Amino acid sequence: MKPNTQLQNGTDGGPAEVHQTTATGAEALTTSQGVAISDNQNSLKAGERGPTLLEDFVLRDKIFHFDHERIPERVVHARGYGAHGTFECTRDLSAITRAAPFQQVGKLTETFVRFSTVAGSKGSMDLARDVRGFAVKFYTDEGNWDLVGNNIPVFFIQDAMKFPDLVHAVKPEPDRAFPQAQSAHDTFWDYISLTPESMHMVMWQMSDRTIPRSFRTMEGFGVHTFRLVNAAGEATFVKFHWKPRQGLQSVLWDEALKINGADPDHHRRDLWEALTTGDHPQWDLCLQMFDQDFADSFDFDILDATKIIPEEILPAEPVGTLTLDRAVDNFFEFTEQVAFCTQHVIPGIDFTEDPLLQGRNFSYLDTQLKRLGSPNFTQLKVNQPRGCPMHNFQQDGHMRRDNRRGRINYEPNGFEEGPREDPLKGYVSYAEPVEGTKVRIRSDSFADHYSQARQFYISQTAVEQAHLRNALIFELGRCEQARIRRAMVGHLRNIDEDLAAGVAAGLGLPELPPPATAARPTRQDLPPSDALSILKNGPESFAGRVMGILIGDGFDGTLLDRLTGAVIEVGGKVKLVAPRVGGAVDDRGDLREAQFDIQAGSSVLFDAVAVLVGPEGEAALADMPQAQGFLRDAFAHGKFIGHALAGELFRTAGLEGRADDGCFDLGLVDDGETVDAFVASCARLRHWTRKGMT
Ligand code: HDE
Repeated sequence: MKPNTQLQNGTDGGPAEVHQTTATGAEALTTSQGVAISDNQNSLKAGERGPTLLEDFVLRDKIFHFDHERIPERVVHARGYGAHGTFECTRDLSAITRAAPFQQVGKLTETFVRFSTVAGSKGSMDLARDVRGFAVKFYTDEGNWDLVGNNIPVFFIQDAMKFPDLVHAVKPEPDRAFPQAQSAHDTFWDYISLTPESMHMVMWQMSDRTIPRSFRTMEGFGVHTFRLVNAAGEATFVKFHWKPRQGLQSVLWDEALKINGADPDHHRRDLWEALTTGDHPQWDLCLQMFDQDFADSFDFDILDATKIIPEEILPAEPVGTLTLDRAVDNFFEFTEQVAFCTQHVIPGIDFTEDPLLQGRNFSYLDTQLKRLGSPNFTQLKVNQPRGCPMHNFQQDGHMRRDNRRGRINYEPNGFEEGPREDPLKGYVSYAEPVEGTKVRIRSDSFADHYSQARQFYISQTAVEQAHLRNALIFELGRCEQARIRRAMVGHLRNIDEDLAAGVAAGLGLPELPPPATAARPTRQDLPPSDALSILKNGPESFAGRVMGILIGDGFDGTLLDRLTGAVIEVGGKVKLVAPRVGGAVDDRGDLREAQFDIQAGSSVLFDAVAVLVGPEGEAALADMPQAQGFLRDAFAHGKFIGHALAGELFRTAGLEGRADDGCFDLGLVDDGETVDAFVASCARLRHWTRKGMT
């Protein structure tokens, strides 16, 4: 069939827009030269069964482009997921900074956020035990500002010089190319055991912070100390914190392992579902602001990225709210091509001399050139400033899209054409006096490696301390070389003797190794800080969480509706799991469709579970190993469990007589009170007092 072609005139010498339609009115499929394709299924051959002809430009155009679809993945943070959002200023900071987003309460700034893991490659699983990236691009009306942070407020190293070694050590070992997305191997722990400055970060890394339940339930941190600069050129030090309104939440290690099998895309799916169902996650941007005198009051250095300022000493004050409100409609165009750079700052935001930050300021621009292939990455839609256009005399290069028109491509020029520098509005670096002798040296003020590691550990609840200890036992247990395990326990002795003894026992070390040599003795007087614990900063309700309800034939339909209503009422979601995805039949004979069949709907995917079954389905469900696993795992992971007529399943799952006060018999009374009590309990997320939970 001959395509129907309409031609429209282009403007400004740009490409003419061509709309080609097929006889049915659909848009015509074309080659990249705009030639309509008559057959997209068969290559051009000499004879029906003959060789394919080189002349087949349709085939070559298609395959040529396909062959070049991949760009280099990020060296670190390769696996990530992005979303669009809006930042709303809630506190006028104009006296402290001239940064555009903070000039007026209510001011809105568009943002793009990318969450990521660090060590794994693009296709690795979401629930790796790993630090998470939390990178935010603000499209302000004075240019783009990138706050490229992590979900942990400190870092492994103090100087950028060490970064390539750290990353080499954690990545798959170069001879065998494994393990993928894991720090649990010799080269990582060998490096760490030789790097005392990593110990504070290691405490965070071994805590449940590195196995978040969702991107939505983790904090973000700018890590370094930055500067805010006001119109008068006065500077204030600042540390950036993102606090999730959803509350903090992590999974258990056993859950993480199982989620990676059941749904390796758990985090990106979770964010996608939240965004596409209108459940928009929010974070408050909170600032710790201080001056030089305050900085001097510490015995650590505020330029040292392995240190925090406890919030009990200096509160993190809310100044704005980030709402993620739109999923990307093309992953590559936005999430893959977004180029975050720490040196993307705007007037009012400035750097400090943190040697890690200074090195990052080189690395990010450099890496974008490699990854995106051209200095014109700034012209990609996701990277273009939005609040203000770019005006400069840069030109040409690979894939340049919009060179300036006209004769003048330089400045100054006497033709009075083109943009000019602006000493008033333009970026002015903070006028910091700098003087010194050229040296390669680590300042003595960076030498205390253990005190804050200890402070982090003693700030955790007993449950969290146990998780941290077990994580160390797991990770060090994966090291083949006993010397590495011993060296690490030597460091732990400088942090907390009980922790060291517990890890040593878990590893089966015959005797405690001597403590590692410490440049500074560990301070024993730093008080615990509640802000450092996940469990002390959990959610207030079940909002944003998911209840998985396993239904078996004959279940009480009214009860299901009541339970679903109660979960939705508090802002949660319900997903149904049934022996077949087609669903199960309730006591009124209605078929209720499920989102998962029991093979796919493992209970590790949910925050709380219920099992509702009727006399017709009870025996069949109890006989299914997957249903037994569903209940057994939910119980072992401390989840709140609602149940009706599931006694037989409790028995076959090996849980007979073990139902505790975290288990709610929803079939007992028909008044809805038990349902409400169950859903209210679910806000606590786990029944920590269940036997075996600590
Ligand atoms: Fe990065 N880091 N980093 N990093 N980083 C990259 O840039 C680097 C560091 C962080 O979603 C790379 O575009 C050096 C700290 C995030 O696209 C690269 C040093 C923090 C992301 C790079 C650090 C981060 C990156 C790789 C030590 C928390 C992902 C791909 C001096 C504050 C951004 C890329 C996204 C990505 C270098 C340390 C966070 C190679 C040299 C500390 C969230 O440029």
